[in-house]
Amino acid sequence: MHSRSAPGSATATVSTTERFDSGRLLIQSRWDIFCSVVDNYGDVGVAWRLARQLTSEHGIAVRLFVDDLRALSRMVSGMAPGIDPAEDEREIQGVQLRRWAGARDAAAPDDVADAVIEAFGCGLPMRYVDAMARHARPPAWIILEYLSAESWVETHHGLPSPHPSLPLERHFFFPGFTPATGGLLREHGLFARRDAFRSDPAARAEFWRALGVARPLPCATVVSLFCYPDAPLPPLLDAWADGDEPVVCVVPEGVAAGALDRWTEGQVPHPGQSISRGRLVVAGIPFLAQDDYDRLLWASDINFVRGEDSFVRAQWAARPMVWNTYAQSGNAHALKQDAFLARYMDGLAPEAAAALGSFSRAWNDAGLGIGALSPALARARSALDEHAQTWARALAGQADLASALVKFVSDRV
Ligand code: TRH
Repeated sequence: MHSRSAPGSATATVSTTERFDSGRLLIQSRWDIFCSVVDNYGDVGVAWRLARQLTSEHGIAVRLFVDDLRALSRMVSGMAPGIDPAEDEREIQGVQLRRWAGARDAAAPDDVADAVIEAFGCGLPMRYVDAMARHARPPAWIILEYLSAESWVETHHGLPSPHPSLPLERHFFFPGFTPATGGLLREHGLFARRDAFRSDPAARAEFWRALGVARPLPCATVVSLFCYPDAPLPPLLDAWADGDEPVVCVVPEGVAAGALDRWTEGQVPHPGQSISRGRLVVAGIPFLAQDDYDRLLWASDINFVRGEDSFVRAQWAARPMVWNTYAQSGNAHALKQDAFLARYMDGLAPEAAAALGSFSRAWNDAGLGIGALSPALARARSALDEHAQTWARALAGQADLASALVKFVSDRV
């Protein structure tokens, strides 16, 4: 409890879950999000994006529990000094950040929230789960799942699952591409911000200047590159270097470092530096804060993205994109890729669909012939560009994931 002055009233004592809006006292819902960093940036990238949106657009008081703050630190701060990974608690952009030690965390809190999001089935601390079970009205417990375009997602979205030993029920919440799923994370006003940036040459010039990238020639194709270490990058870089058109490939620090090291013979450009070979310029930039990464996608002509979150952001950028899937056992990623391409390419001209399909499959599968497939992808660019805009507009007709989640929880509480 703490004291706070309401506009036009005497000092009132309110709990931290209450706030004033236009003089009215509102009860603010409290949500906890638990996230465990498996590897890479995607899990915490999604959790952080969701936490920010629940806070800023839905007025929810969010605590985000993360077991490894290093990946988050890079995405929050980009070039600025990061979060100290040794810090256990702090507030950033309205989100209460907490470090936790995973499902066996004995020091986990037991002051449970109104809704609990278990990101990607990371497991909740036993102490916290016990406290949930002791509640007269246990909080909504949502397992936020990974994104897939496969059709089974529609029948699994929203399904309940009783806890094996406690009187608690969990619900599976699946992101997805159709109204029968939980949708995709998309902030309010995102398209307006994107379009304002794109139609402002001075803002774009300043963006490239701040990244240390010489303003790309108007005739050059600007490619942003974010892929897994085993993507067949060298033959693609060769093809761009030997191609007819100038290409500027912009690479955030650390991306494909091994492949770039081999291709450049140890001369990987540091942020702000570039290396030229034939028609290709490879420009190094810093690893960006999430919002700046969006701007990179908006400013580029083709976006190479990976995993889950950058993959979704590239769709909102509405530019041609090539997706590097996160490798899973049993070749599950190939099924995911095919399911997505089948949805994404619906309505795309056959030649452009063939170019994107062949290129994407080669990019994800040892890269056989990737260099030879590159010119067809370049020729399909204007068709892909138009299609990307149609796709983004259609997808934005569906509720965004944060709003869908808020509704899902309020329907159940
Ligand atoms: O990092 P990823 O490969 O994450 C993956 C996937 O999420 C996968 O499904 C999951 O199982 C695995 O992690 C553990 O790719 P993803 O999902 O695109 O996440 C990258 C995040 O990093 C995204 O939020 C965008 C952000 N990012 C920046 O903020 N700045 C940058 O400069 C770059 C390159 C990325």
